[in-house]
Amino acid sequence: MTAKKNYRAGFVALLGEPNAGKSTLLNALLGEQISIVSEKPQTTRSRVHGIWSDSNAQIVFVDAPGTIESTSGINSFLKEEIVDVINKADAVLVVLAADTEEDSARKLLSVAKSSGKPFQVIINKSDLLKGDRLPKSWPALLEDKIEFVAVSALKKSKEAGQEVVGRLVPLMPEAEGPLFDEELLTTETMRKLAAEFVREACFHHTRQEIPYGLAVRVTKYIDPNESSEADSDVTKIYCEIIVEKPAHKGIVIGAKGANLKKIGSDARKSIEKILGSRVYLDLHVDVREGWTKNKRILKELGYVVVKE
Ligand SMILES: Nc1nc2c(ncn2[C@@H]2O[C@H](COP(=O)(O)OP(=O)(O)OP(=O)(O)O)[C@@H](O)[C@H]2O)c(=O)[nH]1
Ligand SMILES: [Mg+2]
Repeated sequence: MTAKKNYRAGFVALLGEPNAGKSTLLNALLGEQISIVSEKPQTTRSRVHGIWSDSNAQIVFVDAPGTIESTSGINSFLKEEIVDVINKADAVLVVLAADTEEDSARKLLSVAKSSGKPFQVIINKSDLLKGDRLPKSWPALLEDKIEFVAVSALKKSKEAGQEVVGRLVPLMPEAEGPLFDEELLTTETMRKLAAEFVREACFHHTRQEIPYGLAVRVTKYIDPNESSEADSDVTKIYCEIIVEKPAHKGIVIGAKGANLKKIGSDARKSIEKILGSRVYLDLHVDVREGWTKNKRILKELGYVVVKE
Protein backbone atom coordinates (compact mmCIF):
# COMPACT_ATOMS: atom_id res chain seq x y z
CA MET A 1 0.00 0.00 0.00
CA THR A 2 1.36 3.44 -0.87
CA ALA A 3 1.52 5.87 2.04
CA LYS A 4 -1.31 8.43 2.11
CA LYS A 5 -0.30 12.08 2.20
CA ASN A 6 -1.10 14.11 5.35
CA TYR A 7 -3.05 11.18 6.75
CA ARG A 8 -3.83 10.92 10.48
CA ALA A 9 -5.01 7.97 12.50
CA GLY A 10 -5.28 7.07 16.16
CA PHE A 11 -7.32 6.14 19.20
CA VAL A 12 -9.60 8.43 21.22
CA ALA A 13 -10.80 7.49 24.71
CA LEU A 14 -14.27 8.64 25.73
CA LEU A 15 -14.17 9.86 29.31
CA GLY A 16 -17.21 10.97 31.28
CA GLU A 17 -19.60 10.31 34.13
CA PRO A 18 -21.99 7.39 33.82
CA ASN A 19 -25.02 8.43 31.76
CA ALA A 20 -23.30 11.43 30.10
CA GLY A 21 -24.13 10.03 26.66
CA LYS A 22 -20.75 8.58 25.59
CA SER A 23 -22.25 5.52 23.94
CA THR A 24 -25.00 7.58 22.30
CA LEU A 25 -22.30 9.83 20.90
CA LEU A 26 -20.30 6.90 19.57
CA ASN A 27 -23.38 5.54 17.80
CA ALA A 28 -24.09 9.03 16.43
CA LEU A 29 -20.56 9.21 15.04
CA LEU A 30 -20.94 5.93 13.22
CA GLY A 31 -24.60 6.20 12.22
CA GLU A 32 -25.10 2.68 13.54
CA GLN A 33 -25.70 1.21 16.97
CA ILE A 34 -22.64 -0.65 18.13
CA SER A 35 -22.60 0.41 21.78
CA ILE A 36 -25.56 -0.17 24.06
CA VAL A 37 -27.41 2.74 25.64
CA SER A 38 -29.83 3.05 28.52
CA GLU A 39 -31.31 5.71 30.74
CA LYS A 40 -29.62 4.00 33.70
CA PRO A 41 -26.02 4.80 34.70
CA GLN A 42 -23.22 2.22 34.31
CA THR A 43 -24.54 0.69 31.13
CA THR A 44 -21.21 0.26 29.36
CA ARG A 45 -18.91 -2.29 30.98
CA SER A 46 -16.12 -3.54 28.75
CA ARG A 47 -14.73 -1.12 26.18
CA VAL A 48 -16.28 -0.88 22.71
CA HIS A 49 -14.27 0.16 19.64
CA GLY A 50 -16.02 2.26 17.01
CA ILE A 51 -14.14 3.17 13.83
CA TRP A 52 -14.74 6.43 12.01
CA SER A 53 -12.97 6.95 8.68
CA ASP A 54 -12.81 9.45 5.83
CA SER A 55 -10.26 9.94 3.07
CA ASN A 56 -7.87 11.94 5.28
CA ALA A 57 -8.13 10.30 8.67
CA GLN A 58 -9.30 7.45 10.81
CA ILE A 59 -10.30 7.68 14.46
CA VAL A 60 -10.88 4.62 16.58
CA PHE A 61 -13.20 5.77 19.35
CA VAL A 62 -13.01 3.70 22.48
CA ASP A 63 -16.20 3.82 24.50
CA ALA A 64 -15.59 3.03 28.15
CA PRO A 65 -17.59 2.77 31.36
CA GLY A 66 -18.45 6.03 33.11
CA THR A 67 -16.11 7.06 35.93
CA ILE A 68 -16.74 5.28 39.19
CA GLU A 69 -15.39 5.59 42.75
CA SER A 70 -16.09 2.12 44.09
CA THR A 71 -13.36 -0.50 43.88
CA SER A 72 -14.83 -3.88 44.72
CA GLY A 73 -15.83 -6.75 42.43
CA ILE A 74 -17.07 -5.71 39.00
CA ASN A 75 -16.69 -2.03 39.92
CA SER A 76 -12.97 -2.52 40.28
CA PHE A 77 -12.96 -3.85 36.70
CA LEU A 78 -14.91 -0.79 35.48
CA LYS A 79 -12.39 1.49 37.15
CA GLU A 80 -9.36 -0.34 35.72
CA GLU A 81 -10.98 -0.46 32.31
CA ILE A 82 -11.25 3.35 32.15
CA VAL A 83 -7.60 3.79 33.16
CA ASP A 84 -6.41 1.27 30.58
CA VAL A 85 -8.52 2.80 27.79
CA ILE A 86 -6.99 6.22 28.53
CA ASN A 87 -3.47 4.81 28.72
CA LYS A 88 -3.78 3.26 25.29
CA ALA A 89 -5.34 6.32 23.63
CA ASP A 90 -3.67 9.04 21.57
CA ALA A 91 -6.20 11.62 22.76
CA VAL A 92 -9.07 11.94 25.20
CA LEU A 93 -12.58 13.26 24.61
CA VAL A 94 -14.13 14.48 27.85
CA VAL A 95 -17.89 14.11 27.57
CA LEU A 96 -19.71 16.29 30.09
CA ALA A 97 -23.49 16.35 30.14
CA ALA A 98 -25.31 19.67 30.45
CA ASP A 99 -26.16 18.69 34.04
CA THR A 100 -22.72 17.33 35.04
CA GLU A 101 -21.90 19.02 38.35
CA GLU A 102 -18.98 21.41 38.61
CA ASP A 103 -17.06 19.12 40.99
CA SER A 104 -17.43 16.08 38.76
CA ALA A 105 -16.28 18.13 35.79
CA ARG A 106 -13.22 19.25 37.75
CA LYS A 107 -12.34 15.63 38.53
CA LEU A 108 -12.75 14.54 34.93
CA LEU A 109 -10.69 17.44 33.65
CA SER A 110 -7.94 16.60 36.10
CA VAL A 111 -7.92 12.98 34.85
CA ALA A 112 -7.67 14.24 31.27
CA LYS A 113 -4.90 16.68 32.15
CA SER A 114 -2.86 14.20 34.15
CA SER A 115 -3.07 11.65 31.32
CA GLY A 116 -0.60 13.87 29.47
CA LYS A 117 -2.59 13.29 26.27
CA PRO A 118 -4.18 16.02 24.18
CA PHE A 119 -7.87 16.37 24.97
CA GLN A 120 -11.07 18.07 23.90
CA VAL A 121 -14.21 18.77 25.88
CA ILE A 122 -17.81 18.55 24.76
CA ILE A 123 -20.99 19.34 26.62
CA ASN A 124 -23.57 16.79 25.59
CA LYS A 125 -27.35 16.98 26.11
CA SER A 126 -27.34 20.64 25.09
CA ASP A 127 -31.02 20.15 24.20
CA LEU A 128 -31.69 20.14 27.95
CA LEU A 129 -30.29 23.66 28.35
CA LYS A 130 -33.22 26.04 28.34
CA GLY A 131 -32.75 29.39 26.66
CA ASP A 132 -29.24 30.71 27.11
CA ARG A 133 -28.60 28.78 30.34
CA LEU A 134 -25.01 27.64 30.81
CA PRO A 135 -24.00 24.08 31.61
CA LYS A 136 -23.47 23.37 35.32
CA SER A 137 -19.78 22.63 34.74
CA TRP A 138 -19.17 26.03 33.19
CA PRO A 139 -17.24 27.58 36.15
CA ALA A 140 -14.79 24.65 36.10
CA LEU A 141 -14.20 25.11 32.37
CA LEU A 142 -13.86 28.87 32.68
CA GLU A 143 -11.34 28.58 35.50
CA ASP A 144 -8.97 26.65 33.25
CA LYS A 145 -9.91 28.57 30.10
CA ILE A 146 -10.94 25.33 28.49
CA GLU A 147 -12.77 25.65 25.21
CA PHE A 148 -15.74 23.43 24.68
CA VAL A 149 -18.52 22.83 22.24
CA ALA A 150 -22.12 22.02 23.17
CA VAL A 151 -23.78 19.21 21.25
CA SER A 152 -26.76 16.90 21.43
CA ALA A 153 -25.80 13.36 20.50
CA LEU A 154 -29.45 12.37 20.76
CA LYS A 155 -31.30 15.24 19.07
CA LYS A 156 -28.67 16.49 16.61
CA SER A 157 -26.53 13.44 16.10
CA LYS A 158 -25.04 14.36 12.72
CA GLU A 159 -23.91 17.81 13.87
CA ALA A 160 -22.55 16.31 17.10
CA GLY A 161 -20.48 13.83 15.12
CA GLN A 162 -19.09 16.51 12.82
CA GLU A 163 -18.12 18.81 15.70
CA VAL A 164 -16.35 16.01 17.53
CA VAL A 165 -14.47 14.67 14.55
CA GLY A 166 -13.44 18.17 13.42
CA ARG A 167 -11.82 18.81 16.80
CA LEU A 168 -10.18 15.43 17.14
CA VAL A 169 -8.63 14.77 13.73
CA PRO A 170 -5.89 17.40 14.27
CA LEU A 171 -4.95 15.65 17.55
CA MET A 172 -4.34 12.30 15.86
CA PRO A 173 -0.78 11.23 15.05
CA GLU A 174 0.35 11.26 11.44
CA ALA A 175 0.08 7.84 9.88
CA GLU A 176 0.86 6.13 6.61
CA GLY A 177 -2.70 4.93 6.27
CA PRO A 178 -5.70 3.59 8.16
CA LEU A 179 -5.21 1.31 11.16
CA PHE A 180 -8.24 -0.77 10.21
CA ASP A 181 -10.16 -1.48 7.02
CA GLU A 182 -11.98 1.76 6.17
CA GLU A 183 -15.25 -0.13 5.65
CA LEU A 184 -15.17 -1.51 9.18
CA LEU A 185 -17.32 0.20 11.86
CA THR A 186 -16.18 -1.86 14.81
CA THR A 187 -13.74 -4.54 15.84
CA GLU A 188 -16.30 -6.15 18.15
CA THR A 189 -17.44 -9.63 17.21
CA MET A 190 -21.09 -10.38 16.42
CA ARG A 191 -21.05 -12.70 19.44
CA LYS A 192 -20.15 -9.83 21.76
CA LEU A 193 -22.59 -7.42 20.10
CA ALA A 194 -25.40 -9.99 20.40
CA ALA A 195 -24.71 -10.47 24.13
CA GLU A 196 -24.63 -6.70 24.58
CA PHE A 197 -27.96 -6.18 22.79
CA VAL A 198 -29.54 -8.76 25.08
CA ARG A 199 -28.04 -6.96 28.08
CA GLU A 200 -29.40 -3.65 26.74
CA ALA A 201 -32.91 -5.12 26.47
CA CYS A 202 -32.54 -6.43 30.05
CA PHE A 203 -31.60 -2.90 31.19
CA HIS A 204 -34.80 -1.58 29.61
CA HIS A 205 -37.05 -4.25 31.06
CA THR A 206 -35.74 -4.52 34.64
CA ARG A 207 -35.36 -2.03 37.44
CA GLN A 208 -33.44 -1.14 40.59
CA GLU A 209 -30.38 -3.30 41.25
CA ILE A 210 -31.24 -6.05 38.77
CA PRO A 211 -29.41 -4.65 35.69
CA TYR A 212 -26.23 -4.19 37.74
CA GLY A 213 -26.21 -7.82 38.82
CA LEU A 214 -26.97 -9.08 35.35
CA ALA A 215 -24.61 -10.33 32.66
CA VAL A 216 -25.11 -12.03 29.31
CA ARG A 217 -23.02 -14.67 27.61
CA VAL A 218 -23.50 -16.27 24.20
CA THR A 219 -23.27 -20.03 24.67
CA LYS A 220 -23.76 -21.02 21.03
CA TYR A 221 -23.75 -19.04 17.79
CA ILE A 222 -24.72 -20.74 14.56
CA ASP A 223 -23.89 -18.72 11.45
CA PRO A 224 -25.76 -20.27 8.49
CA ASN A 225 -22.87 -19.41 6.16
CA GLU A 226 -20.25 -21.14 8.23
CA SER A 227 -21.75 -23.83 10.39
CA SER A 228 -22.41 -27.42 9.42
CA GLU A 229 -25.16 -27.35 12.09
CA ALA A 230 -27.15 -24.74 10.15
CA ASP A 231 -30.45 -25.92 8.71
CA SER A 232 -31.78 -22.60 7.34
CA ASP A 233 -30.65 -19.08 6.48
CA VAL A 234 -31.45 -17.92 10.03
CA THR A 235 -28.60 -17.09 12.45
CA LYS A 236 -29.21 -18.97 15.69
CA ILE A 237 -27.96 -17.39 18.89
CA TYR A 238 -28.22 -19.03 22.30
CA CYS A 239 -27.64 -16.76 25.30
CA GLU A 240 -27.35 -17.26 29.01
CA ILE A 241 -28.63 -14.36 31.12
CA ILE A 242 -26.84 -14.51 34.45
CA VAL A 243 -28.43 -12.96 37.53
CA GLU A 244 -27.08 -12.58 41.03
CA LYS A 245 -30.04 -13.66 43.14
CA PRO A 246 -32.75 -16.33 42.81
CA ALA A 247 -35.49 -13.68 43.19
CA HIS A 248 -34.08 -11.82 40.18
CA LYS A 249 -34.59 -14.79 37.89
CA GLY A 250 -38.36 -14.66 38.32
CA ILE A 251 -38.43 -10.91 37.74
CA VAL A 252 -36.40 -11.17 34.53
CA ILE A 253 -38.66 -13.95 33.24
CA GLY A 254 -41.90 -12.27 34.41
CA ALA A 255 -45.38 -13.73 34.72
CA LYS A 256 -45.83 -16.53 32.19
CA GLY A 257 -42.49 -15.53 30.65
CA ALA A 258 -43.88 -12.20 29.42
CA ASN A 259 -40.88 -10.08 30.39
CA LEU A 260 -38.33 -12.45 28.89
CA LYS A 261 -40.39 -12.43 25.72
CA LYS A 262 -40.12 -8.63 25.53
CA ILE A 263 -36.38 -8.79 26.20
CA GLY A 264 -35.95 -11.40 23.47
CA SER A 265 -38.04 -9.51 20.95
CA ASP A 266 -36.21 -6.18 21.49
CA ALA A 267 -32.77 -7.81 21.42
CA ARG A 268 -33.57 -9.84 18.32
CA LYS A 269 -34.62 -6.70 16.43
CA SER A 270 -31.36 -4.91 17.35
CA ILE A 271 -29.25 -7.90 16.32
CA GLU A 272 -31.14 -8.36 13.04
CA LYS A 273 -30.63 -4.68 12.23
CA ILE A 274 -26.86 -4.81 12.51
CA LEU A 275 -26.55 -8.30 11.03
CA GLY A 276 -28.89 -7.60 8.13
CA SER A 277 -30.43 -11.05 8.31
CA ARG A 278 -32.96 -13.05 10.31
CA VAL A 279 -32.14 -14.24 13.80
CA TYR A 280 -33.47 -16.92 16.11
CA LEU A 281 -32.67 -15.94 19.69
CA ASP A 282 -32.84 -18.38 22.57
CA LEU A 283 -32.57 -16.96 26.10
CA HIS A 284 -31.98 -18.91 29.26
CA VAL A 285 -31.79 -17.34 32.73
CA ASP A 286 -29.35 -18.73 35.31
CA VAL A 287 -28.61 -17.71 38.88
CA ARG A 288 -24.97 -17.46 39.88
CA GLU A 289 -24.99 -16.06 43.37
CA GLY A 290 -22.44 -13.34 44.01
CA TRP A 291 -20.96 -13.51 40.51
CA THR A 292 -20.17 -9.77 40.54
CA LYS A 293 -17.58 -10.50 43.24
CA ASN A 294 -16.30 -13.81 41.86
CA LYS A 295 -12.98 -13.37 40.04
CA ARG A 296 -13.32 -16.60 38.05
CA ILE A 297 -16.78 -15.75 36.71
CA LEU A 298 -15.79 -12.13 36.03
CA LYS A 299 -12.91 -13.43 33.93
CA GLU A 300 -15.15 -15.91 32.14
CA LEU A 301 -17.47 -13.04 31.20
CA GLY A 302 -14.60 -10.96 29.87
CA TYR A 303 -14.73 -8.51 32.77
CA VAL A 304 -11.00 -8.42 33.23
CA VAL A 305 -8.51 -5.93 31.82
CA VAL A 306 -6.24 -7.70 29.37
CA LYS A 307 -2.70 -6.40 29.81
CA GLU A 308 -0.60 -6.57 26.67
N1 LIG B 1 -31.69 14.66 26.24
C1 LIG B 1 -30.61 14.01 25.82
N2 LIG B 1 -30.40 12.76 26.26
C2 LIG B 1 -29.29 12.11 25.83
C3 LIG B 1 -28.35 12.71 24.94
N3 LIG B 1 -27.35 11.81 24.71
C4 LIG B 1 -27.66 10.72 25.42
N4 LIG B 1 -28.82 10.87 26.09
C5 LIG B 1 -29.50 9.91 26.96
O1 LIG B 1 -28.72 9.72 28.13
C6 LIG B 1 -28.85 8.37 28.61
C7 LIG B 1 -27.48 7.75 28.78
O2 LIG B 1 -26.87 7.58 27.52
P1 LIG B 1 -25.63 6.60 27.30
O3 LIG B 1 -25.14 6.84 25.91
O4 LIG B 1 -26.00 5.22 27.68
O5 LIG B 1 -24.60 7.20 28.37
P2 LIG B 1 -23.13 6.69 28.72
O6 LIG B 1 -22.31 7.90 29.00
O7 LIG B 1 -22.63 5.78 27.68
O8 LIG B 1 -23.40 5.92 30.08
P3 LIG B 1 -22.56 4.72 30.77
O9 LIG B 1 -22.36 3.65 29.75
O10 LIG B 1 -23.46 4.30 31.87
O11 LIG B 1 -21.28 5.32 31.26
C8 LIG B 1 -29.73 7.65 27.58
O12 LIG B 1 -31.06 7.63 28.07
C9 LIG B 1 -29.62 8.52 26.35
O13 LIG B 1 -30.75 8.45 25.49
C10 LIG B 1 -28.63 14.05 24.47
O14 LIG B 1 -27.91 14.65 23.69
N5 LIG B 1 -29.76 14.62 24.96
MG1 LIG C 1 -22.06 3.83 27.78
